[in-house]
Amino acid sequence: MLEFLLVIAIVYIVIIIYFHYQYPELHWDWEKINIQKIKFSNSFFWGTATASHQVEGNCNNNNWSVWEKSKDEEGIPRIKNNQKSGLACDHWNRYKEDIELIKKIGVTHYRFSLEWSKIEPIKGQYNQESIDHYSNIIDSLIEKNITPVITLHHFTNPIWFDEMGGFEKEQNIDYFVSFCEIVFSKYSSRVKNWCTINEPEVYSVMGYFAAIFPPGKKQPQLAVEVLKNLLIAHTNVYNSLKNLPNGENCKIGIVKNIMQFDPYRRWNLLDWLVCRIADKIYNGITLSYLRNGRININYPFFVKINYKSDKAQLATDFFGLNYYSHSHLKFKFDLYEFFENKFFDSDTMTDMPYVIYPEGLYRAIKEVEKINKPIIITENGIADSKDDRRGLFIERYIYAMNRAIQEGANIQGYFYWSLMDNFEWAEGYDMQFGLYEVDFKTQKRTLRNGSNKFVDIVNGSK
Ligand code: GCO
Repeated sequence: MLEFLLVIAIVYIVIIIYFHYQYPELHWDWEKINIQKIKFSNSFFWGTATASHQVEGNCNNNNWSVWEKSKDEEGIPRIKNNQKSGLACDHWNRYKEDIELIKKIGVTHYRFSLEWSKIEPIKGQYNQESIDHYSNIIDSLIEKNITPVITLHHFTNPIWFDEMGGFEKEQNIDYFVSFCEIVFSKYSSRVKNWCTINEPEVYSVMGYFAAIFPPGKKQPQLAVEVLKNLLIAHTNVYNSLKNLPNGENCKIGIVKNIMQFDPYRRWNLLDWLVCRIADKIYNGITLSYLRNGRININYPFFVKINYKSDKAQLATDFFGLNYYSHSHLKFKFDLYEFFENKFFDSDTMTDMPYVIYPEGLYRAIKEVEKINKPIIITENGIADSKDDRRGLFIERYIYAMNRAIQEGANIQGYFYWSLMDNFEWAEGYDMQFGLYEVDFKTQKRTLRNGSNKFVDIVNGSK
């Protein structure tokens, strides 16, 4: 019996040691780092990003507008304090003024999304006014020498699409592809950079596992099916746009959020186990799909999916990387939510439940490099209403990115999230990610003090 226990103990220790070295949690000594020592090549570009539902206002015909009015099973509103996106930043009407704000901080690129529900409010019927609207934004940007970068899908679906089952059904993907073909044919002579789907893993995990985003389901198996369908949608959009006029001259890529899952207790095998599972689903599925077209997951009583596409492999011109933070997971005895997010006293928090962890951006770049495609940082930023951590965040994350570049990473540009405060999904307006602070009563925009760090780096690096 004693020998048996001894063997178990040794096996346990060996596995822990293996994980410990295989998945190190990187930490730098910031006291010893000289942040001033960063340099970017002339071809490196700087930008800022937004998404339609978060900034435009009057997005009344999509899944989020329905979600914002609904309540959960206990009667609690879906959005914090029952907030609604409403007029948001009124960017729909104020885009000219906002383009001036982009210009003022010295960046050269603007990433924004098209609101599918405004362009195709009824299945198969396209709204000319909306098509013209985005066309005018593109012209105004180009006039100011700002390169437009379009996101085709940033979390929102038209209501009609959701009523048909949205991305739960593989056969619905064609509707999205048709929409993409229409807008691409309108804008691709002027817009050369296209993002297909924004954060497919966030859309599926938040909508179908955590139930914090629409449609608020708690069905892990469906979550991975939806993720698979979004990845297929990316590939189909990529292939179909490449075959349209201008397709070959455009860069078309997917945007993925990377979040590392590190164990709360590095000596606890159960913490390691939940981290490996979370990583495989959240990051692994997409990375493996892009690498070799395969999705293979089999966690008994949880999720099972085996899929192989022969069109997926490397069907992306760039990898759009969104990075915010990592998570420390602790195993929990619960059949559904078998882990919890934990924090250490030493963590420097943002206003979101994210710690400031610039080393994570460096780690994410190292991971994504394996896809062997140019990388664009399509989002990175901090919610910081007091504006007392923004400057530090900016200089450290940009330092981390630069360190990866010095070591050979092919990163072409960086977009700060976000140009201005906006509707932060389930958090409503409480989270303030903006370089510009927005007073939502007057719609006045004011550059935050902490944002000057970004402005300095952008202008100093040219
Ligand atoms: C996302 C989205 C953005 C968010 C941003 C801050 O990552 O969820 O792309 O729409 O607003 O990430 O959380």
